[in-house]
This record gives sequence, structure tokens and C-alpha cells, in this order.
Amino acid sequence: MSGPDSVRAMTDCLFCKIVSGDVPAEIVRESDRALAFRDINPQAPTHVLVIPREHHPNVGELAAADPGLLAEVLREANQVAVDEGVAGEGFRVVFNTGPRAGQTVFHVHAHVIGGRDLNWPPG
Ligand code: DGP
Repeated sequence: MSGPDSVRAMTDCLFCKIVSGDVPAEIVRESDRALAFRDINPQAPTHVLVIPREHHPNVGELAAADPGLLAEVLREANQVAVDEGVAGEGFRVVFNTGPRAGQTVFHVHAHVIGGRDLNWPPG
């Protein structure tokens, strides 16, 4: 995202403030273009959010705007699972997309969830 929208996003968006360091977070991985930090309200022993540093509202818009950056987010999500020791036993990567799916922060984020049995279908 560029231009006036990106300026507004950076001033209003909670996860942009985590990227800039204005809001603290427990960061577990950093790359040039992505950041991984622990969810403030963990739903499992491992619950980490992976975001692009650049503001994109949701996974569909990120895929359309910059598929390489989406691939980077997914690589980082997998590496979080490896680092947390849950890659072998199984984990889930979830992009809640839109209000009806429970998206509450409109800066795209992958939830990396693991460390317990995960039910299907999700609630
Ligand atoms: P979603 O509902 O998919 O938009 O997920 C947003 C997640 O963000 C939710 O699981 C809680 C987490 N979250 C909200 N505020 C903060 C915060 O200030 N810090 C951190 N680390 N996580 C947050």
C-alpha cells in the first residue's frame, strides 16, 4: 500500500505500531519484510502472529498486491513452527479474513497455532 492510504494505515493501525516499535510486542522472528510476535491472547501453547511490515488489510489484498511478500509471510510462519518445536506434530496457519470470520485487526496476519490437538471444523 502506498500514498495517503499508507500514511493513514501507519497512524491508525495497531500492527503498524508494533512494526514501528510504538506498541511493544514479544517478537520471536524478524526478517527484512516480515515480523513474528506472540499473540496477546494465546489460544494454544504456541500462538504467534506473522505479519508483513508493510500494511495490507487482508490476505487477498496482499496476494494481489505482492505475492512474493505473501510467500515470505508463509515461509516465516513455517519457520516459527519449526522454532517452537511444533512443526513435526502439526500446527495450523490461519488468516481470518473479514468481520464474519473474526478478523479484528485489519493488517494481514497469519496465526501460527500449535502445541495442542486442534479441532476440525474450527468454531
Ligand atoms: P484476528 O481476530 O484474526 O484479527 O486476530 C487478531 C489477533 O491479534 C488476536 O488474536 C489478538 C491479537 N492482538 C490484538 N491486540 C494485540 C496487541 O496489542 N498485541 C499482540 N501481541 N496481539 C494483539
